[in-house]
Amino acid sequence: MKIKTAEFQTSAPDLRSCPEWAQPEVALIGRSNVGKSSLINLLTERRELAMVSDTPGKTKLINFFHINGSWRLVDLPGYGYASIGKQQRYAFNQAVGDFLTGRRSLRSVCVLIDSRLPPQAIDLEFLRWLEGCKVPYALIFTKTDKQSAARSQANIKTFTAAMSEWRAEPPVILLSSAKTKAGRGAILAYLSTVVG
Ligand SMILES: Nc1nc2c(ncn2[C@@H]2O[C@H](COP(=O)(O)OP(=O)(O)O)[C@@H](O)[C@H]2O)c(=O)[nH]1
Ligand SMILES: [Mg+2]
Repeated sequence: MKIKTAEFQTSAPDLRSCPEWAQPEVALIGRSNVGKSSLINLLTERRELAMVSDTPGKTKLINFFHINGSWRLVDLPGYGYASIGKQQRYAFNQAVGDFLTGRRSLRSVCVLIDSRLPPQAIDLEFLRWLEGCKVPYALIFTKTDKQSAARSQANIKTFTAAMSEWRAEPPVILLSSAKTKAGRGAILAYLSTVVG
């Protein structure tokens, strides 16, 4: 797939406020700092697009980007913000949870995982919950340029081994480096299979 056009469309605080669209959507989610904005830039080759999602106030919103006029990339608020107070954190998770369980146009969720780290409990907990949503998902291991390919593969192997506790087959696994652009083609190929 070639990305010819990529435009920010709108933001919504919760599922009820999200516009109903007939076109397919793919959501991106991950912990803060995992490289979500960098991935949006890498895929779309438009630096200013990810800046929209990083605008203060928008990081807690569901942000929609219209791609090639035919599908939407949905930037979801990250999970696991420990600094947010109890009440806020609940609301925050609720909007994401409602979207992932109730959004009809959602075709796939891309969950970003830091390829440098051993399996993190928060990522595993989120994925275990996501499994119950019935929406297909893929894992994108980010920042692969930061260590050897062998180290990334070892971390991915440990991660999928941990997932085997609740899932027989590993999900689609993709790798990315915003620095070297490695993985861009494979991620776009995956996206074209889900929105095509
Ligand atoms: N070397 C390297 N750094 C990355 C990569 N992706 C993100 N970063 C860096 O990690 C930090 C967080 O990235 P960002 O995209 O803002 O993460 P977000 O909070 O998930 O949106 C920034 O300093 C990025 O430059 C990558 O693939 N390789
Ligand atoms: Mg960001």
